[in-house]
Amino acid sequence: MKTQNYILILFIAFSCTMCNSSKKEDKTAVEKITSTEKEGEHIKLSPADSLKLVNHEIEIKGEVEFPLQLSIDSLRKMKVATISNFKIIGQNGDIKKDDKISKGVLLKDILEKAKIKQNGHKDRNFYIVARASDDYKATFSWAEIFNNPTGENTYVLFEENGKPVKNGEMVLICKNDIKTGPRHVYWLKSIEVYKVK
Ligand SMILES: Nc1nc2c(c(=O)[nH]1)N[C@H]1C(S)=C(S)[C@@H](COP(=O)(O)O)O[C@H]1N2
Ligand SMILES: [Mo]
Repeated sequence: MKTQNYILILFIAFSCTMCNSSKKEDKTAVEKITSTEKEGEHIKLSPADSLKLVNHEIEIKGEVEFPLQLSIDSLRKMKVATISNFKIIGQNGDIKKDDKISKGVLLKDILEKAKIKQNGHKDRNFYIVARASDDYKATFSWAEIFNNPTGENTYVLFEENGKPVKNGEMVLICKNDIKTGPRHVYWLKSIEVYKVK
Protein backbone atom coordinates (compact mmCIF):
# COMPACT_ATOMS: atom_id res chain seq x y z
CA MET A 1 0.00 0.00 0.00
CA LYS A 2 2.75 2.46 1.04
CA THR A 3 4.85 1.76 -2.04
CA GLN A 4 1.79 2.33 -4.24
CA ASN A 5 1.28 5.80 -2.72
CA TYR A 6 4.96 6.52 -3.18
CA ILE A 7 4.81 5.64 -6.86
CA LEU A 8 1.67 7.78 -7.28
CA ILE A 9 3.36 10.84 -5.70
CA LEU A 10 6.43 10.31 -7.87
CA PHE A 11 4.22 10.09 -10.95
CA ILE A 12 2.38 13.36 -10.09
CA ALA A 13 5.65 15.15 -9.40
CA PHE A 14 7.09 13.96 -12.72
CA SER A 15 4.04 15.13 -14.74
CA CYS A 16 4.23 18.57 -13.08
CA THR A 17 7.86 18.95 -14.14
CA MET A 18 6.86 18.06 -17.71
CA CYS A 19 4.12 20.74 -17.65
CA ASN A 20 6.48 23.44 -16.47
CA SER A 21 9.13 22.67 -19.04
CA SER A 22 6.65 22.99 -21.93
CA LYS A 23 5.42 26.33 -20.51
CA LYS A 24 9.00 27.60 -20.45
CA GLU A 25 9.39 26.72 -24.14
CA ASP A 26 6.19 28.71 -24.98
CA LYS A 27 7.50 31.74 -23.14
CA THR A 28 10.79 31.74 -25.05
CA ALA A 29 8.84 31.65 -28.33
CA VAL A 30 6.77 34.69 -27.29
CA GLU A 31 9.89 36.56 -26.20
CA LYS A 32 11.47 35.90 -29.59
CA ILE A 33 8.50 37.44 -31.47
CA THR A 34 8.41 40.49 -29.19
CA SER A 35 12.10 41.17 -29.70
CA THR A 36 11.77 41.19 -33.51
CA GLU A 37 8.78 43.57 -33.20
CA LYS A 38 10.87 45.84 -31.04
CA GLU A 39 13.60 45.89 -33.68
CA GLY A 40 10.97 46.95 -36.26
CA GLU A 41 9.96 49.96 -34.16
CA HIS A 42 13.40 51.48 -34.27
CA ILE A 43 14.00 51.71 -37.99
CA LYS A 44 15.46 55.19 -38.46
CA LEU A 45 14.50 56.79 -41.78
CA SER A 46 16.61 59.23 -43.74
CA PRO A 47 15.04 62.72 -44.19
CA ALA A 48 14.48 61.90 -47.90
CA ASP A 49 12.67 58.64 -47.12
CA SER A 50 10.58 60.27 -44.43
CA LEU A 51 9.54 62.96 -46.94
CA LYS A 52 8.22 60.20 -49.23
CA LEU A 53 5.73 59.22 -46.51
CA VAL A 54 4.05 62.64 -46.44
CA ASN A 55 0.52 62.84 -47.87
CA HIS A 56 -1.09 66.08 -49.02
CA GLU A 57 -4.53 64.55 -48.74
CA ILE A 58 -6.14 61.93 -46.56
CA GLU A 59 -8.66 59.53 -48.00
CA ILE A 60 -11.90 58.70 -46.22
CA LYS A 61 -13.12 55.40 -47.61
CA GLY A 62 -14.81 52.06 -47.05
CA GLU A 63 -18.40 51.78 -45.90
CA VAL A 64 -19.25 55.44 -46.55
CA GLU A 65 -21.77 57.12 -48.84
CA PHE A 66 -19.41 59.94 -49.84
CA PRO A 67 -15.74 58.94 -50.03
CA LEU A 68 -13.60 62.04 -49.45
CA GLN A 69 -10.11 63.35 -50.14
CA LEU A 70 -9.26 65.96 -47.52
CA SER A 71 -6.39 68.41 -47.64
CA ILE A 72 -5.42 70.92 -44.94
CA ASP A 73 -7.42 73.52 -46.89
CA SER A 74 -10.56 71.39 -46.82
CA LEU A 75 -10.11 70.79 -43.07
CA ARG A 76 -9.78 74.54 -42.51
CA LYS A 77 -13.23 74.98 -44.10
CA MET A 78 -14.74 72.63 -41.50
CA LYS A 79 -15.28 73.34 -37.79
CA VAL A 80 -11.71 73.88 -36.55
CA ALA A 81 -11.00 73.22 -32.88
CA THR A 82 -8.07 74.45 -30.82
CA ILE A 83 -6.53 71.79 -28.57
CA SER A 84 -4.29 72.92 -25.73
CA ASN A 85 -1.60 71.08 -23.78
CA PHE A 86 -1.64 67.81 -25.63
CA LYS A 87 1.10 65.38 -24.62
CA ILE A 88 2.20 62.29 -26.53
CA ILE A 89 2.95 59.64 -23.92
CA GLY A 90 4.76 56.47 -25.01
CA GLN A 91 4.15 52.90 -23.85
CA ASN A 92 6.67 53.32 -21.03
CA GLY A 93 5.10 56.54 -19.76
CA ASP A 94 7.76 58.75 -21.36
CA ILE A 95 6.65 62.11 -22.78
CA LYS A 96 7.48 62.09 -26.49
CA LYS A 97 5.93 65.42 -27.43
CA ASP A 98 4.29 68.32 -25.59
CA ASP A 99 2.11 70.58 -27.77
CA LYS A 100 1.02 73.82 -26.18
CA ILE A 101 -1.57 74.50 -28.84
CA SER A 102 -2.77 72.53 -31.88
CA LYS A 103 -5.49 72.88 -34.46
CA GLY A 104 -7.66 70.17 -35.96
CA VAL A 105 -11.05 68.80 -36.85
CA LEU A 106 -13.00 66.14 -34.95
CA LEU A 107 -12.86 62.67 -36.55
CA LYS A 108 -16.58 62.53 -35.77
CA ASP A 109 -17.27 65.57 -37.99
CA ILE A 110 -15.22 64.02 -40.80
CA LEU A 111 -17.13 60.74 -40.54
CA GLU A 112 -20.47 62.58 -40.45
CA LYS A 113 -19.48 64.34 -43.67
CA ALA A 114 -18.58 61.03 -45.34
CA LYS A 115 -21.72 59.40 -43.85
CA ILE A 116 -21.27 55.80 -42.74
CA LYS A 117 -23.59 53.45 -44.66
CA GLN A 118 -25.96 52.29 -41.94
CA ASN A 119 -29.04 50.13 -42.43
CA GLY A 120 -31.25 51.30 -39.62
CA HIS A 121 -30.40 52.30 -36.07
CA LYS A 122 -29.20 48.86 -34.95
CA ASP A 123 -26.50 48.79 -37.63
CA ARG A 124 -23.74 50.13 -35.39
CA ASN A 125 -20.98 47.52 -35.59
CA PHE A 126 -18.35 49.38 -37.55
CA TYR A 127 -14.65 49.89 -36.87
CA ILE A 128 -12.57 52.77 -38.11
CA VAL A 129 -8.91 52.39 -39.04
CA ALA A 130 -6.59 55.41 -39.18
CA ARG A 131 -3.71 54.29 -41.41
CA ALA A 132 -0.33 55.94 -42.07
CA SER A 133 1.90 55.63 -45.14
CA ASP A 134 4.31 53.39 -43.20
CA ASP A 135 1.24 51.20 -42.49
CA TYR A 136 1.14 52.13 -38.80
CA LYS A 137 -2.51 51.89 -37.73
CA ALA A 138 -4.91 52.84 -34.94
CA THR A 139 -8.44 51.47 -34.56
CA PHE A 140 -11.64 53.01 -33.20
CA SER A 141 -15.13 51.60 -32.86
CA TRP A 142 -18.37 53.23 -33.97
CA ALA A 143 -19.56 53.42 -30.34
CA GLU A 144 -16.35 55.12 -29.17
CA ILE A 145 -16.78 57.89 -31.74
CA PHE A 146 -20.57 58.31 -31.74
CA ASN A 147 -21.67 57.27 -28.25
CA ASN A 148 -18.76 57.97 -25.94
CA PRO A 149 -16.64 60.97 -24.78
CA THR A 150 -13.82 59.68 -27.05
CA GLY A 151 -15.82 61.11 -29.96
CA GLU A 152 -15.23 64.62 -28.59
CA ASN A 153 -11.52 63.88 -28.09
CA THR A 154 -10.39 62.36 -31.39
CA TYR A 155 -9.01 64.82 -33.92
CA VAL A 156 -7.17 65.07 -37.19
CA LEU A 157 -4.59 67.78 -36.49
CA PHE A 158 -2.94 69.94 -39.12
CA GLU A 159 -1.14 72.52 -36.98
CA GLU A 160 1.04 72.23 -33.88
CA ASN A 161 2.23 75.31 -31.96
CA GLY A 162 1.38 77.57 -34.90
CA LYS A 163 3.45 75.45 -37.29
CA PRO A 164 2.62 72.66 -39.77
CA VAL A 165 2.66 69.14 -38.29
CA LYS A 166 6.20 67.71 -38.34
CA ASN A 167 5.71 64.13 -39.59
CA GLY A 168 3.35 64.40 -42.52
CA GLU A 169 0.77 67.11 -43.05
CA MET A 170 -1.93 65.60 -40.86
CA VAL A 171 -1.86 63.52 -37.71
CA LEU A 172 -4.64 61.72 -35.86
CA ILE A 173 -4.78 61.90 -32.06
CA CYS A 174 -7.02 60.68 -29.26
CA LYS A 175 -6.80 63.11 -26.37
CA ASN A 176 -8.42 60.92 -23.70
CA ASP A 177 -6.32 57.79 -24.14
CA ILE A 178 -4.20 56.92 -21.07
CA LYS A 179 -1.07 56.45 -23.20
CA THR A 180 -1.58 58.83 -26.11
CA GLY A 181 1.35 57.42 -28.14
CA PRO A 182 -0.34 54.30 -29.58
CA ARG A 183 -3.32 56.09 -31.20
CA HIS A 184 -1.22 59.02 -32.37
CA VAL A 185 -0.89 58.38 -36.11
CA TYR A 186 1.54 60.56 -38.00
CA TRP A 187 1.99 60.41 -41.80
CA LEU A 188 -1.80 59.93 -41.82
CA LYS A 189 -2.94 58.55 -45.18
CA SER A 190 -6.45 57.19 -44.82
CA ILE A 191 -9.43 56.75 -42.56
CA GLU A 192 -11.18 53.50 -43.39
CA VAL A 193 -14.63 52.42 -42.25
CA TYR A 194 -15.37 48.68 -42.06
CA LYS A 195 -18.40 46.74 -40.99
CA VAL A 196 -17.99 43.84 -38.58
CA LYS A 197 -18.83 40.69 -40.55
N1 LIG B 1 2.97 56.58 -38.78
C1 LIG B 1 3.41 56.25 -37.57
N2 LIG B 1 2.83 56.78 -36.48
C2 LIG B 1 3.27 56.43 -35.24
C3 LIG B 1 4.33 55.52 -35.04
C4 LIG B 1 4.92 54.98 -36.22
O1 LIG B 1 5.84 54.15 -36.20
N3 LIG B 1 4.44 55.37 -37.45
N4 LIG B 1 4.75 55.21 -33.77
C5 LIG B 1 3.77 55.40 -32.67
C6 LIG B 1 4.34 55.30 -31.34
S1 LIG B 1 4.77 53.75 -30.86
C7 LIG B 1 4.41 56.38 -30.48
S2 LIG B 1 4.87 56.22 -28.87
C8 LIG B 1 4.09 57.75 -30.92
C9 LIG B 1 5.26 58.67 -30.73
O2 LIG B 1 6.27 58.15 -31.49
P1 LIG B 1 7.63 58.91 -31.82
O3 LIG B 1 8.49 58.69 -30.63
O4 LIG B 1 8.12 58.21 -33.06
O5 LIG B 1 7.30 60.34 -32.05
O6 LIG B 1 3.71 57.78 -32.28
C10 LIG B 1 2.99 56.70 -32.79
N5 LIG B 1 2.65 56.95 -34.16
MO1 LIG C 1 5.36 53.95 -28.66
